[in-house]
Amino acid sequence: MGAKVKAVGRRAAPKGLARLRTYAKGKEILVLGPSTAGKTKFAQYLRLGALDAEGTREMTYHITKSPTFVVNVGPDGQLALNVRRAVDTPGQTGPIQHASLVGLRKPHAVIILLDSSKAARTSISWLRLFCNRLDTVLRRGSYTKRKLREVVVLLNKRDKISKSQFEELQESVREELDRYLSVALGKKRAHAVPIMECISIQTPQGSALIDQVIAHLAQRLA
Ligand SMILES: Nc1nc2c(ncn2[C@@H]2O[C@H](COP(=O)(O)OP(=O)(O)OP(=O)(O)O)[C@@H](O)[C@H]2O)c(=O)[nH]1
Ligand SMILES: [Mg+2]
Repeated sequence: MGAKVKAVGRRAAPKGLARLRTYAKGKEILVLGPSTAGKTKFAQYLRLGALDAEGTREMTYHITKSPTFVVNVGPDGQLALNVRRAVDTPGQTGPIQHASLVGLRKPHAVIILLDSSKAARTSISWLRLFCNRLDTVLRRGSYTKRKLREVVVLLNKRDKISKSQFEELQESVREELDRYLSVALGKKRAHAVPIMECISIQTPQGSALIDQVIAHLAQRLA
């Protein structure tokens, strides 16, 4: 056995009473981001643990809620990510609507996916509009803010960019979060929002990056 143990493993969809229990303690994860960023691929992997091949694209037209499920994380699967529902959204509705959705749904976690292979200014302008609106949503909604445990930004399609491109984009995203979320979340919390690399389809790199994201979520939502 090598030293590296696969971080994320088994998915389960509990039935009957077990499902109710998982539902009760489970968390709502809201998946947001521009069109074609990879939201649906990410949400699918989260629930099913299998990556799609590249190019199979189906535009999402409606908000899509998953059933309740559990992902067992860690070397022996001892950490459980209980998901009440993962909510996939259509990117075409835009950043303002996505931020408003946080106020409407009051999720425990928000995952923002950006397509890192697109021109940085495209992603940044989406993010700026989103954060600007989210600032209002969180300042008006103290319950929404209290319930929101974790916000993560994923720079998806990491397979399409170099390390230096990734770092450059990460820095620009950090600036936006610092600038636009420091009031609503507090300086420290805004600055602590993770900006993680992610690959949500089959590539030679495998599932290591997306597994890291899921392990992070499991820790933060435990
Ligand atoms: N190279 C690469 N392609 C990806 C990755 N993630 C998703 N894709 C591709 O990007 C396209 C869009 O993925 P989706 O998951 O459908 O994107 P979406 O954000 O749900 O898009 P909308 O539903 O329109 O908002 C698909 O063709 C995927 O194969 C990735 O990490 N790397
Ligand atoms: Mg989609």
